Amino acid sequence: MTGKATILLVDDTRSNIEILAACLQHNYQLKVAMTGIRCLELAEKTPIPDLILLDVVMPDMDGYEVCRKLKESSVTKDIPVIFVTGKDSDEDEEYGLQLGAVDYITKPIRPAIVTARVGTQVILKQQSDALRSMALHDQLTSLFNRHFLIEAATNKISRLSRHGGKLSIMMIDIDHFKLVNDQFGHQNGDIVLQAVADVLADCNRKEDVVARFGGEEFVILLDHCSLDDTQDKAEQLRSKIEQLNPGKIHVTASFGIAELESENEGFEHLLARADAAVYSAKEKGRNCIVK
Ligand code: GH3
Ligand code: MG
Ligand code: MG
Ligand code: MG
Repeated sequence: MTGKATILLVDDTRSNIEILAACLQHNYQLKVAMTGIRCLELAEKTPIPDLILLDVVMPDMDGYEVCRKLKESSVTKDIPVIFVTGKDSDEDEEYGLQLGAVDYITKPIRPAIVTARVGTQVILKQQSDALRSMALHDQLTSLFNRHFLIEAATNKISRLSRHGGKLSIMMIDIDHFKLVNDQFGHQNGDIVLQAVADVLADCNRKEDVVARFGGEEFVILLDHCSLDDTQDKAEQLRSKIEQLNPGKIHVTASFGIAELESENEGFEHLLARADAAVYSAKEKGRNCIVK
């Protein structure tokens, strides 16, 4: 993570917010909510908080209910929650922890204790974010990896089956890449892979997923994109790659594109069609697009 971690403070009493802010404002970026509903709104807005300090007794929705709702949503379920509350019985504490809170701090607020416990949870959150990011990205190119691609595609297809819409896929395979390695060495091969990956990453919309699928194969998932639009985009990319000349190495790629036929098609089948199209592009002489 770059910059300060973001902490959402939730309490219906202004003086409590002020005490918490005084402990934390130097080291963290703070967001403040004075109701449970407002907490749920702010928890989903970027920057998504790295930690939530949550009061229990609040008039509109109590902290336990807020925590339950946070844990139900895919956007907020991984945000750690620390209860900060006057409810100091063992039963309350046990209940809060069972709801998934990572810690339970009782009032009156002791600034040094809050600061120390918050520090521990922020470090744990940063470590778990870093691990997740590593698990989903390709190290050489920083693109998403195959694992993330399959997860994202499965989610997109299931959303499509509920709301409708289009989904297209582009598979890109570098031409004669084995020869690049043989002629210029594996390290220069890696430089070519990074340069091609940068072109693919730069040319895409935020909602698209660009992934390194295997050695010299890439896949782009294009949300709400027809096959014709995908073809136009593939043509732009094909031309950019051809003009790249990374390290004075001439490089081209073959493209296979396909559009999801129906929500029932399944990602594996869509992928297989794109793969077959890449194969045809190679047969046709490479550096071209087949649908
Ligand atoms: P085609 O045009 O038919 O796709 O031929 P190709 O040579 O690109 O295809 P092939 O599948 O025969 O070779 C792919 C090569 O990609 C072989 C492998 O050594 C190389 N490769 C795979 N991963 C990496 C990598 O991470 N770095 C480098 N430098 N090379 C890699
Ligand atoms: Mg309260
Ligand atoms: Mg290949
Ligand atoms: Mg190849």
